[in-house]
Parts: sequence; C-alpha cells; structure tokens
Amino acid sequence: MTDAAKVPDFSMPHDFSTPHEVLDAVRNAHRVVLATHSPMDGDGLGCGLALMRALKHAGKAVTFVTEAPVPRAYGFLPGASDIIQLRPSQPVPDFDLLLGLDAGEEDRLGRAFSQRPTRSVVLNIDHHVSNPRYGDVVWVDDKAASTGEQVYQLLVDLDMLDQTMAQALLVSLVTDTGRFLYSSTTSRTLRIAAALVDAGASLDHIQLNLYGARPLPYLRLRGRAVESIVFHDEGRIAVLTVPEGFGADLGVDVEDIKDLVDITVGVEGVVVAALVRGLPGGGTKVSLRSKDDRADVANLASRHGGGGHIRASGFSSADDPEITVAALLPGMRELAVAAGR
Ligand SMILES: [Mn+2]
Repeated sequence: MTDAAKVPDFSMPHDFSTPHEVLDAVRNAHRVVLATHSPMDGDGLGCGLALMRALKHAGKAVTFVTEAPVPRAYGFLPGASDIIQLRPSQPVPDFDLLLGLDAGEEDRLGRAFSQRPTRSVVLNIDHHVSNPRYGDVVWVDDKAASTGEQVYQLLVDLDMLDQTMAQALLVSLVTDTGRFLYSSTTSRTLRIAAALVDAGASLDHIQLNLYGARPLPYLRLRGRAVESIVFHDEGRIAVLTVPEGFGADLGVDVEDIKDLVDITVGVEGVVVAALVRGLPGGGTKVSLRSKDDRADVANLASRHGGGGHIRASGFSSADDPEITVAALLPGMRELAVAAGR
C-alpha cells in the first residue's frame, strides 16, 4: 500500500447495472430457454439454475437445456436434476427468448441457438472479452470475473434474488475465479460475493460439497496427468496432451479432464500452459493458461480461431492433438519470451 492510499469506497460501482434492454427482454418473455456453453462449467450452471428458479417464480415457462451431461460435481445444487440434456434427435423446446449464458460464441449454445424459432429473441449475457456480440440483445461485460456477477445484478434489479439463487451464483463466482484467486477477481467480485453471503449463500457449503468431496477417480486422474505433462523452454512452458478416452476407465466427467489445465499452469516456473484434449470422432480442444499478463493467451487463442481472457483462453482444431501441439508451441514460446525472466 502507498501512503497516499485512498479511503476505500465500499459501495457498488455506479457503472454497473443491468442494461434496460436486458430487463425488458426478460420481463417480456413468456417461454424461456436457458443455455450455456456445452459442456457447461460452474459459472454457466450456477447462472442457469439461479435464472431458472427466478423465472419460474415469475410465472414463465423455463427450460434449461444442455447437449452434454451435467457435471455430477454440481448435483448438490437444487435444480441441477431439472436441467434437460437434449438427446441428439430431440427438438429444442419452443421459446420466445433464448438466454445464452457465459457462452463466448453462439456456436457454443448448440441447437438452442442454431434451431431457434424465427421470431425468438436471443439475449447474450457473457463476460468473455472475445465475445462477438451475437444475438438481439447483448450484455457483454469483460470486467466481470464470471457471468454470475452479471446475473447477480440482473436478479437484484428484477428484485428476485433469494437464498437458493444466491447459493447457485456463489458457485458461479467461486468456480470461475479459482476460489477468488485468479487475476480476474476484482473488488466488485468480492462485494458481490459478500452480498450473496448476506442473501444466505454459504462458502462452506461449496467447500463441503465441491472441493472437500472430490471423488477418488478425480484425484487418480490428476495423478496420472501430473506424470504426463511435457515441459519446454527450461520449464517455462507446460503442455499436457490427453488423448480421447484419457481417464475413461476411471469414469470421470469431461469437466474433470478440463480442470487438469490448472495443474499444468500450477507448476513452479511455468509461465504458459496448455491442455490439449483429443475429442471423440477427431479434432482437438485446447485450453491455454498464463501466469503473466504479458503472456496474452487470448491473443494466442485468437490466432487459432478461438478466444477468451488474457490469462485463460481456448480454441478448437480439426487436427489431432500431436499436430495441434506442434502448431501451438512457437506461439507459446513467443509468450514465454514476452513474459521475460
Ligand atoms: Mn464464465
């Protein structure tokens, strides 16, 4: 702290409120479909559960759809079992509002977007800096550490927040900020977390049910992953390649595999890390992480057709993992150099 430290202002910043078009779109809707990126993470799931509950209370017909299984780890949250996993041939329920949550690209909403009714409204609520602003009503706030921050504000402005919604949104905040430790965490994040706790949400409940209750297969998977990390450039770059089917014998979720990226970037000395996942039916999904703002992985991901945040981003490739890694490494080396020593 400098001696010129300002008197802290504990009020919410004035520049943060729900855009009125967003409030109008939600208020005017009758049949709402909620969707997030597939497979979903804790942020999209928490936002969807909170909104599902709120909009049901408001008398609207609401369906929260997904095309990938709901991660089992979040089964402790009320409403998680009401999320509809669409079968490949199953039509998306009819709707007049599609509420896209935490989806940095429209494609990530799946058939809820691609098969939307002609006269429906698409509302895009997201915090990814690379969001192309798809949809009819757009609320992208790249200062938000999670979409949960935006949905918190939306539910406050609709005067609908209750304890159950607050708990779901606290999961959004906690999971997307690495338990409030990532650089994306702001004082606003913490103020909103405090407000959620005031509304009855419990951090201990999340600790006991999520981080303090890891299934043994999840931990075994992480052990295997540690053995498989390949380091480059004197340990400043870490790449973990997981072939399709990695951990299948353990019965883990896709979400558990995606979490492995935190191990790669968590190693001492690593500046830039990648998790390179082979996909069923071919192709590769890459998650990038950085420990230094000068190593901008959003920029690197965008060069490969993806996007995200400065320190967390990703992209997809039609190539297999080996070719993808070879194409990716030069860019990772540039970032490791940009970050200095
Ligand atoms: Mn998010």
